[in-house]
Amino acid sequence: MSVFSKTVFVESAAEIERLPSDGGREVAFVGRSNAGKSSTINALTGIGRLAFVSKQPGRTQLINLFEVTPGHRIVDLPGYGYAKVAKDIKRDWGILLERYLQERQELAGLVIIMDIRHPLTPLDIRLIEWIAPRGLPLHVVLSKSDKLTRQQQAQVVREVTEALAPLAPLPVTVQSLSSPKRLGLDTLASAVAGFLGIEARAAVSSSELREARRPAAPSGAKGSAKGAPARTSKRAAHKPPA
Ligand SMILES: Nc1nc2c(ncn2[C@@H]2O[C@H](COP(=O)(O)OP(=O)(O)OP(=O)(O)O)[C@@H](O)[C@H]2O)c(=O)[nH]1
Ligand SMILES: [Mg+2]
Repeated sequence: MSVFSKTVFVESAAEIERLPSDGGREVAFVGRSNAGKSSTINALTGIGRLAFVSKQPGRTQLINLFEVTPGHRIVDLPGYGYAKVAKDIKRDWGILLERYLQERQELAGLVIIMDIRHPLTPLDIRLIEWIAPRGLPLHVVLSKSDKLTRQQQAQVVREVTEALAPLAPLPVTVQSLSSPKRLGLDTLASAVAGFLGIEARAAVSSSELREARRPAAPSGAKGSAKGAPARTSKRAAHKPPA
């Protein structure tokens, strides 16, 4: 089971001072308005309406915080680049976004979402160049991959990887993803879990593992075997499939 499947909404904040300062770790999803940030979070967690998805760009206007496990969070940030937003609102979002990205101590890595049909727009490049000196690892998700053929997808992944190569030694990874087709989710889960310092697969107790391996459980023998830990143990976590 994915460690992200028990993610819960914590809060929406209009100021970074309202966010918890507990020394935990956060991975923020950032990108142009309408790029697919909220959809990608929903697909990653498998929870349909966790982050708000809209056909209308610019709907995520606050910092939305979700808890994966205690002290490990994912963050849905306001999208940038939506032209029709009033200037003063745009300025407020910009300040919120900038302050979060520049000052947030708990931020451990960034997932940058771009529509695979429009990668690396001038605003994306500006964001990447501006945030690079902070040294955070970046994971680029080329969303809406279902809009291109597999060959075209691979070509864009190659081009974006090459374009970002000069950022080395900054760790940068690139993938394609489709939320509705649920393609690329394991790669994303591994990247986000890596930034958070957790296993992408949820911990499974040894009794659960034994149960899963047993071909047919004898009737009435549902409980754990003698001496097996009754509760889920972090040490029993196993690695995600390669
Ligand atoms: N075909 C396809 N559509 C997608 C995919 N991801 C998102 N969409 C659509 O793109 C639109 C925007 O998606 P959102 O997830 O709301 O985008 P967002 O980046 O959170 O947008 P803001 O909150 O406005 O910044 C919606 O209509 C989604 O259904 C995808 O992988 N494939
Ligand atoms: Mg959104």
